Amino acid sequence: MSLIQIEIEGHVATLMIDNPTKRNALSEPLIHDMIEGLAELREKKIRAVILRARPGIKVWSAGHDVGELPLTRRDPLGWDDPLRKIIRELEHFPAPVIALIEGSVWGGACEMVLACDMVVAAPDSTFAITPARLGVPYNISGVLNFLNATSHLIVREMVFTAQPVSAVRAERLGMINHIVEIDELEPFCQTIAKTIAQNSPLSIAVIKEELRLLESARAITPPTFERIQGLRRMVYDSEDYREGITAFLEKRRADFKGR
Ligand code: YXS
Repeated sequence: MSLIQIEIEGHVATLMIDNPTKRNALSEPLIHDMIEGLAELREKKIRAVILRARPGIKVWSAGHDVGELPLTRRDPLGWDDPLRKIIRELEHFPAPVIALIEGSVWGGACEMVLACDMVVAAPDSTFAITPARLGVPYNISGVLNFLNATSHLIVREMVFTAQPVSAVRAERLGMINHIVEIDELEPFCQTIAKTIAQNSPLSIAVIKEELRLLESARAITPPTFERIQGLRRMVYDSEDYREGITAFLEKRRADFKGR
């Protein structure tokens, strides 16, 4: 059974992630279905996509499926990790993707939402960047996605505290586009999507790609990249990394020792 639902109306599609029992954790099966769904929408030359969860949901997505994180000796966020794949799919999708947010957004799902082209959220929704909560050494393009979404001071606060930020604060910081009352969310996003769909899809596609290329244009030398990978390996090979994941799976607070 698919973990997503797709509705198409003219040039606009709605892709709903739908695995509420696992709090829409970004598991490999869910991401597989999302990628297949986006391929179908690309085939149909859809001009705007609304990415949402079930109406009324309390947890939009709990982030990476912690049960799928390797316990050690392997990069948990490598190129072929499902989370990295879906983020690239959204960034490369030729039409704008509008994230319609209700409820709480956690960890890798927060990056996925911020990798969309627009974010429209209900007033009581929240956004949390959680690697430090689990002991995960986030990957460099993911950190860059956060830096492209807000100031380095806010990224540091969100990463180091791993505490949720309200939609009200996120909008004030320019991290999200609009806050809309819950019963207006769907029509508001539909109006934006339909407005986009009336414009030139070719122009939009090329400017979206230009923006992606410019946002990711950072000079980093091979030794610098290798040094970062070495630092990250020390973390995902650490006792703390194992403790973070194990504690989550055992439903207890992690006891990090700094080793
Ligand atoms: O015990 P059952 O089988 O019913 O399953 C529970 C949870 O284990 C499961 N679940 C998850 N499973 C895998 N990965 C997850 N991220 C995840 N989150 C939840 O869903 C069932 C219901 O969860 P429960 O009882 O906690 O629900 P709740 O409504 O009381 O609380 C909802 C949350 C979202 C506040 C809570 O589930 C939670 O704090 N989840 C983890 C949020 C988080 O830290 N996500 C980051 C994941 S790691 C990630 O995204 C990146 C790698 S990183 O860390 O680097 O950012």
